[in-house]
Amino acid sequence: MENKIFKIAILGPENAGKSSIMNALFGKYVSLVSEVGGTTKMPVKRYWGKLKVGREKKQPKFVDVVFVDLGGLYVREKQSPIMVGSVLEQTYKEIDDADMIIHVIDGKEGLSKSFERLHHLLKFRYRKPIIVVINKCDLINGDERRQLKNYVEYRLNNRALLVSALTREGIDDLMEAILKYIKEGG
Ligand SMILES: Nc1nc2c(ncn2[C@@H]2O[C@H](COP(=O)(O)OP(=O)(O)OP(=O)(O)O)[C@@H](O)[C@H]2O)c(=O)[nH]1
Ligand SMILES: [Mg+2]
Repeated sequence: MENKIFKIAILGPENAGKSSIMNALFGKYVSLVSEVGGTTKMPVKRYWGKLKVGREKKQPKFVDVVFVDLGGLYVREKQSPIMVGSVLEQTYKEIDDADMIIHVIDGKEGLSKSFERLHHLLKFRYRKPIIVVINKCDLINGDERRQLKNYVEYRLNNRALLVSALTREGIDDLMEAILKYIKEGG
């Protein structure tokens, strides 16, 4: 019996901590991290594991969960992607193929208009389920966290999770949200 593959693409701006989140979810170093923007170029695809889905007991169904870490698409308010050629093509293909998107926002930079537009396009035109995370929350205080979370949730009309790939705050909640969605037959 062949299992369905469930692909999760991690997207967001350059340097937001997408690869760091991927590593935190795997609990090991699977994707290159550096302080320089533009580190991830070609999509980095890694097999996470097998998961039982649905409530069927006699003939349980399984999916193979795969994460895909993408390079940063836009820088700040720029509307055209920073990637070019085959890297851009591959990145678009992975977004198109994804069964779920993790939209990473840099907690220090906030949400840009380019990503707000992309979020709505992916949600409404392409019908992608999206989990929003605000990363680097270790760098912002309680008030800033609340303000940014409220703003993001209002603009994207979606729940946002505050996480830190560095301290692992919120990473278990993110994993739980992902698994819950897949298990319930997403
Ligand atoms: N303080 C803090 N720094 C973080 C966090 N997550 C990532 N960083 C740092 O941010 C920088 C970029 O992290 P990456 O994971 O490479 O970011 P990326 O989004 O994959 O970057 P590109 O592949 O270049 O688009 C590195 O210096 C990380 O150590 C976090 O939660 N808190
Ligand atoms: Mg990266």
